[in-house]
Amino acid sequence: MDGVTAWPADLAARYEAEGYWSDRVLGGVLRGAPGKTALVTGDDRLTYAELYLRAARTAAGFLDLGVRKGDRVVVQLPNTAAFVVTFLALVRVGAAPILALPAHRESEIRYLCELAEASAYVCADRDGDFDYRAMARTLPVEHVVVDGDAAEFTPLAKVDAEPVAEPEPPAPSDVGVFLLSGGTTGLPKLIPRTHRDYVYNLEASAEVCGFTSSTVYLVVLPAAHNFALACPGILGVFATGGTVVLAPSGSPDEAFPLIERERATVCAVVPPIALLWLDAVTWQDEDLSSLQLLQVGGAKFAAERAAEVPDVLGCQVQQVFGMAEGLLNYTRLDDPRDLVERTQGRPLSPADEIRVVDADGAQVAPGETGELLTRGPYTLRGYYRAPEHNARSFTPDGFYRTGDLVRRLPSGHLIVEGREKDQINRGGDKISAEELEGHLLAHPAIHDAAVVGVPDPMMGERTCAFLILRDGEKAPDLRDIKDFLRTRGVAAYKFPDRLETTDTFPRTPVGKVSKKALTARIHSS
Ligand code: J2J
Repeated sequence: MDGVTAWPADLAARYEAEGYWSDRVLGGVLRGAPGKTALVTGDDRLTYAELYLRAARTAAGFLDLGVRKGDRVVVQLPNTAAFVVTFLALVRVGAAPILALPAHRESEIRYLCELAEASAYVCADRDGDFDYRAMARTLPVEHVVVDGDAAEFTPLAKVDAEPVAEPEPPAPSDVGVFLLSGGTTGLPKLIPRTHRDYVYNLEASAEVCGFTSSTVYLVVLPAAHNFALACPGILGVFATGGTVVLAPSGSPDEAFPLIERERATVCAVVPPIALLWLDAVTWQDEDLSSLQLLQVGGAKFAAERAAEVPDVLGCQVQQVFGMAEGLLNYTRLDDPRDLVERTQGRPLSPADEIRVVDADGAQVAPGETGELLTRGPYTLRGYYRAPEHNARSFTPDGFYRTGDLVRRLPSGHLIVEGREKDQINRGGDKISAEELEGHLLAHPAIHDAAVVGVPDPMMGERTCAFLILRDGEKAPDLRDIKDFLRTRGVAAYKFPDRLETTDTFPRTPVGKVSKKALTARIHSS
């Protein structure tokens, strides 16, 4: 596929020879016993045999529709069976799903369709007040497929045909799926994940996390997110023959009854959900005794709160420091308590290469803080169709610059100490400061904008936009700004939580806006 950077031949040969890469592809991930429950959504239950058949029929339906191997298809579905079936069907055809979040809006979705020249867009009918079909009418794609009331488009239920012949399978080195990057630039980036690197990602994760056919995995994060999908996530469960239970959200009043009813054993959450659950047990009385493991990641989880999990929720806690770009760090199930509470885990794979470097790219002394660089058998070598950005995001020898500041312990465990990248991590949701600033600059009253994260006890960080107004303009309030961003089709999680107007921005010696100094203004006010 054009625009995709392959691993160099020597490393690829090594990953194959050492068994990290196999010839397994994502379409073959359903490995549970035919009669076993694979997927539970609401009151619906699908066995492995039923899910396999639905994926095969939907794959045949996509082929009939004209979706082909090598195509890109933007998929924007909430945590429903439709998401799982669509994903499995597309990877079976060898068309790569581009996994957008349900919260994305026209500015993000249009860009994804254009960048990837997507042949189709698969969406739900609505999300509350928002009508995906109205947005779909404006998108440059040949096919629109809708789960639910399809209006003039193709209903997903009709993407269904007799699977007469097996589709020609994709090569293990083909791109299986595109994930979205948290982003540090004006526009989001696409992460190509090959079948073999993603299969390794999910299988190795399932092993480290002790997944078996007895695992009952509750999905509360968006299924389209790497953590919930493949770390070990939905796909890791399917590969080991367990059961996936989809919840619409992590809210305790939805998640706790499902844990009780389905006897869920594992769940992956971001820190704000973990904090909510730690509190909610005091007012909710569901039986959570089936829970064995709570995976927490996406943003830093404080050691003190991690320490509370076993007593309060009655299960083990695992810290996960991952990224859609690849590298995953897990605390291990048999790690001493101290490492589980204080660190964000150690790399999944013996083949993960880690460097911790200073501003000049030189390795720091052991135990010192520096930027984390990495390469390995499941870490991307380049963003899709982004040569200029790639020149900055990778070292000449192919290490990905994560933008995360870490400290490495002698055991190999990493502690995340901060971030160098211009991004806000709002309880696990990533917001590119540059992207939001670009939208704010389009506002008629705004002369200049700088976006920073401000500490927040629940979310870790919230988003604050510093604004310099045009001469004579009245300061917009938060409501004006949110309305403005909504009309521009920006996902709501990117909206600022707070506005500050100012006359000047502090600058660094090279003349860039000093985000550090701006953040400090908040602390001192
Ligand atoms: C501090 N920062 C963290 C952690 C991620 C599993 C878990 C998370 C993600 C994810 C993921 C962190 N402590 N425990 O894909 O499979 C921040 C870092 C990182 C960025 C990646 C998975 N866990 N982070 O969060 O692509 O800054 O993936 O580089 O959304 O989140 O974000 P994302």
